[in-house]
Amino acid sequence: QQDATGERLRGRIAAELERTRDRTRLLTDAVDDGDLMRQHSTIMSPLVWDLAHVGNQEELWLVRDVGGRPPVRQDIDDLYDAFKQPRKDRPSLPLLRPDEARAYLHTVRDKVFDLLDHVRFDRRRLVTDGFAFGMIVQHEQQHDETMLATHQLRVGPPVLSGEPTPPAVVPVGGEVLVPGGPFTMGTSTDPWALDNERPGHVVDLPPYLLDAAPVTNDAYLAFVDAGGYHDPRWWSEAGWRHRCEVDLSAPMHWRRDGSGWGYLRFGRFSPLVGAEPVVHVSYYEAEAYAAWAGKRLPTEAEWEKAARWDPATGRSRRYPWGDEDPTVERANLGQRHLSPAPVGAYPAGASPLGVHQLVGDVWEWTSTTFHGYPGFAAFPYREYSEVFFGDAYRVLRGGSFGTDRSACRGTFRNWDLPIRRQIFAGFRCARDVPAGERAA
Ligand code: AVJ
Ligand code: FE
Repeated sequence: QQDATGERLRGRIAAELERTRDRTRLLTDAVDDGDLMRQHSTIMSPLVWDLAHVGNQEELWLVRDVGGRPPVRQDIDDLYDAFKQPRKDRPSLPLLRPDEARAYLHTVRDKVFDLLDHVRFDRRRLVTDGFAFGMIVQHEQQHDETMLATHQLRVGPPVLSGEPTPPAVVPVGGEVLVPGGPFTMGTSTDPWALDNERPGHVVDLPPYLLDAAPVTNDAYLAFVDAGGYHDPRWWSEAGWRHRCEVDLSAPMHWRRDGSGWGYLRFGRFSPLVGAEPVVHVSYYEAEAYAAWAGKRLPTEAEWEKAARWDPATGRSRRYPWGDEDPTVERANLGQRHLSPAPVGAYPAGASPLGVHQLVGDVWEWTSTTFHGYPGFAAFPYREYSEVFFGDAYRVLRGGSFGTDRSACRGTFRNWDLPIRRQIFAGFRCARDVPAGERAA
């Protein structure tokens, strides 16, 4: 019995490792060596740094820590330590060349497969339920999304392609009333949940209204056309200061051409699709839009209750649609499409209360700063989450079209600085229930 469970887990881990490596290869084989070594933006790494860093983390946690095997390349640990090497310095480091990096990843992966054949998934926390393997799969997928964002910043002819997004098949708009009351936020049981998603704890919320869909390009364009970028009334003090400092006037990658707006996506220009969620906006822009619309951004708890709470049972589930894994009918994930899909394209992914596209399409900014839940314990390393706790970062939820299904669930927490907009981030708005409406 125990052996059968272990064998199933081994098979699942092997499949996830392979699937993830295929994506890493797709992103790094698409461009030539010069492009891999170049820095496309000072806030991003050269792609070849991400590539070798992924291998180095796999070596550190699986080969050395779980496997107890001798190091492959201890000499390069410092080069690929994100805390020792600021991004802007990474292109001038003596990095592994692309072919060396590929060979390194290959050597590490061979050892990991050998280890996977022999490892016992016993009670040690790092190996229970294959946690360390799951963590490494998610880590590589997170860097794949980062590399996808680097591709979006790179200039030159297009090298990536995606399938067309599905069309809107149901009308979705307005707000959903989420009833007040307690729900379980976070998890103590999801086997591959990372430290910042734990532990599960009860949060009691007053009733609130949440947009049934992310804010679309059409809606955001109305804010732009209304002069929203030029009116400090809608902006927080820090937001306005930033808006003026870098002269923001539209989402990143929007371009005006003769007849109207379009965007530049992975090297291709296309006219703005009004029904798609807006993407590449900073927290400050999201916050200003919400104020202009007479609303606010949801808190992280409000987002998660809408995404997980099942009114029929009172239980918190893994995803808006239930506990089953994401499918192509339920959510736009995994770089299958190179853009968000129009609002109304995923009725099968809606929550019981009728909130759509919470998972996939665009990361959603919340108003909550990044902190540990009550009872938080860093595991297995402080540098994954704990060192980022504080008021500098805002939490994003839900995952984007560039997020893999393994690195996204109703409890998953992402975070970034409020000025960042190279990530695939959009938002939806929330609102308190007006006093008069509460009685009903
Ligand atoms: C969770 C996306 C904020 O990319 O900075 C990758 C994930 N941590 N390597 C990041 C991560 C270490 C992290 N985010
Ligand atoms: Fe990393």
